[in-house]
Amino acid sequence: MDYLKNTDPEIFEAIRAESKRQSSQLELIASENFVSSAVLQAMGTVMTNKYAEGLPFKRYYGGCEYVDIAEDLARKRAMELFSAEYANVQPHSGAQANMASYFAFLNPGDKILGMNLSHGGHLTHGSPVNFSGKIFEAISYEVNESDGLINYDALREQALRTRPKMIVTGASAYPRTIDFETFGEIAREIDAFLLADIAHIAGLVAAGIHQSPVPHSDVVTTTTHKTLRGPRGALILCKKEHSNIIDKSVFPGTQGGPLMHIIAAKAVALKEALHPDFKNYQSQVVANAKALADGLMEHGLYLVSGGTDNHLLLIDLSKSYEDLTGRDAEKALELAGMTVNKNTVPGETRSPFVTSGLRIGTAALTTRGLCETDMRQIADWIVKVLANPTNEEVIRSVAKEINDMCQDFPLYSGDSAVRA
Ligand code: DSN
Repeated sequence: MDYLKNTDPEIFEAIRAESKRQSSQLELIASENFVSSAVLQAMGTVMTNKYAEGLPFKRYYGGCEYVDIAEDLARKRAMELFSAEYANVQPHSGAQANMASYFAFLNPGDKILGMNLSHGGHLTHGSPVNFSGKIFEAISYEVNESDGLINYDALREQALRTRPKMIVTGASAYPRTIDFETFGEIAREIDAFLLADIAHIAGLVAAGIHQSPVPHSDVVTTTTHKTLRGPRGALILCKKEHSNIIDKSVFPGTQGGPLMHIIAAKAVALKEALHPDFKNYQSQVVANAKALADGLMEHGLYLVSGGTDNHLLLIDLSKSYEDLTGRDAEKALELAGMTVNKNTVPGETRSPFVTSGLRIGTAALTTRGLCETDMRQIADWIVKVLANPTNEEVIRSVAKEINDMCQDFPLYSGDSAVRA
């Protein structure tokens, strides 16, 4: 980092401050994680200089022999990790992986059926403010308001009635196991394609502690940076018979040159995920989420669906603190040193900028080494702050305790995130 410090002190300072923020706060955003130093290192390399449109060993540019090695390793490792017949590791993001997948199977105007955003779905699953809702005729399924669960009978009835060309499964804020097999059966019943977006639970799927959608889906997309703990990016898995249309839909269909430094880092993260320790890590992520959920519920907080099976939980604040919005709760927790995000909840009455919920995840803090007892302590702090969101004294005292806890779990010892 010495070069950067000298040539661009402002950016250096912003990176240094971000590094400090990450290590001095409790990161509870369900979609975030901390990559290993090896992944960080691969990202900051000369592979960023290389144009490599095309696929390994079939490029539109010369000089690709070494980036070919990285991309071929990444796709082979992705196939092995998820027992998939084919992988394309070029998507720059989850949204682009979904876009490429839609365009591989659909034409503008075709009907898609995805989970409602307020009920846990994602913008790219058919939201009217997103390309998916503008280009396709998007309809959405919801969770039961009573228990927050996907109602597979209602879903089947809706699919039979509306006959979408593609069903989209997967979620951004669904705390329970998803039955991909049933989704596959419903899709086949109406001759629809099934896209499974496992951006959030990819690490759990890779570790075998969540049912895999791979055998039941035409195409599976995932980001690489959430529970999978890789660099910011995405990948697509599919059956061999679809490999051609997926590849073409990524490039030249929706993307240009792949980010070869990121693909190299994806390969590193996928190797880490193939290591037996990764399964222990994912089991701990889920154990931590359950401990945090139990701690919060014992204090009387209402969690959508009454708990969690995965890495995240969703607090419906309206049931415990009628006047406390997700926005204000997020701010108060951040002042105390806990980073979470406000989130809409099923039956939401407030806008997405305000919301009545909080989404909390345990992937990042589990990477940092925290376990169930720490989660119980964090649950106590969360409740203390939510009960006193404007009490500066309470927030200051919780912040002090959190600062002490953070010192016990150093992030990037030797500060390799900054490498100053
Ligand atoms: N924004 C991501 C999340 O937080 O879940 C999904 O794209």
